[in-house]
Amino acid sequence: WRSSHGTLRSLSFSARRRQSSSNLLDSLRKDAPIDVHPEIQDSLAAGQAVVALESTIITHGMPQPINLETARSIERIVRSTGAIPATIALLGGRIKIGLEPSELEYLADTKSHPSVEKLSRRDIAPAVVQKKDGGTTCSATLIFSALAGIKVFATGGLGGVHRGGEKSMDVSADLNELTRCPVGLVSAGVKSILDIGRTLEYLETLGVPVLSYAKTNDFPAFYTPRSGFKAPWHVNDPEAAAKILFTHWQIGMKNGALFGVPIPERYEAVGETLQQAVEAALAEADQNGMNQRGKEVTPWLLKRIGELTNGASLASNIALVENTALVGGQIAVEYAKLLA
Ligand code: PSU
Ligand code: MN
Repeated sequence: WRSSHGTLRSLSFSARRRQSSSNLLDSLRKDAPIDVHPEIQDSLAAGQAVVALESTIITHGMPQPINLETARSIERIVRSTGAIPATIALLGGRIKIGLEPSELEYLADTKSHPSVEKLSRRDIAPAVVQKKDGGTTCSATLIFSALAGIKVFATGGLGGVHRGGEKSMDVSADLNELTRCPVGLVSAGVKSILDIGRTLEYLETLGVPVLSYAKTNDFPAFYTPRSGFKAPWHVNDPEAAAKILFTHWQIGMKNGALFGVPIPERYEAVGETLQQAVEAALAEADQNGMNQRGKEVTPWLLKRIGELTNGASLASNIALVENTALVGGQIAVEYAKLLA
């Protein structure tokens, strides 16, 4: 992909960028190492619905070959709603907003490319200069969504305050990024490897609107539809969600919002059993020191929970990501109607 279409794509991108409607990309130097896929560029310029998708879930969140299958499936699901998917990643030091199928395959082949990085805001410039490949976390994906003018981003699990975070200060950069990026983040809530209560408290401090996408304010817990914690607000359909995003930015707010979409009810029972594996993995991480390993903590826990449950956690993970992709697409389509 690098040699074959790199130059061509950058050229057509610059040309398109000049005629596109106002977005933050226009304010960057023209030689910024960012390639917006032509399909995404055209959709954004035409005011059509686009949904950003992250790539750390592909590179560090799921094993092969499920990671590629899921990445393809959520792109298909977004398309089924009428929105265009934009998977975001770093390839050879270039920021890609929207990937070719071959690029998605390359990124997902983590066995052949074990040096693929996990990238949050702090990692981006060094990784670009060193021509790295990388999966973008929610934080980095929020940044590039905002740059390109993508207003809705769907993922599985958002990072948060880790258990013991009040001491270790292990708080995901995902949370602060929601204060900088005007993007609606659609996720299945915050995983129970985290401290859900403190995560919600911190989001309140940051001033991020948090809404359960459900009939009640119950905030979801990734593998289970209810965490026991309440979101301050709830909405139950894409029109209402889109209207909140629209109004948030209409009155000049500069930050993002978080929608917690519960995993389908039929996964609730298995979610309860997965919780035991979550607790076991956390106890192990406490014992072996993995819980003090910075950005390795979350991928290690996810992998360990997969092992402890013989893959049952993966089936739930796929289901909840597919669900957020569907809801994200529907919200993006309604949002585009409000702008028209
Ligand atoms: N939770 C998951 N799967 C994931 C992640 C979180 O269930 O793949 C990824 C997301 O990309 C998220 C990142 O943005 O982990 C958060 O990492 P950390 O906890 O190191 O901030
Ligand atoms: Mn961390």
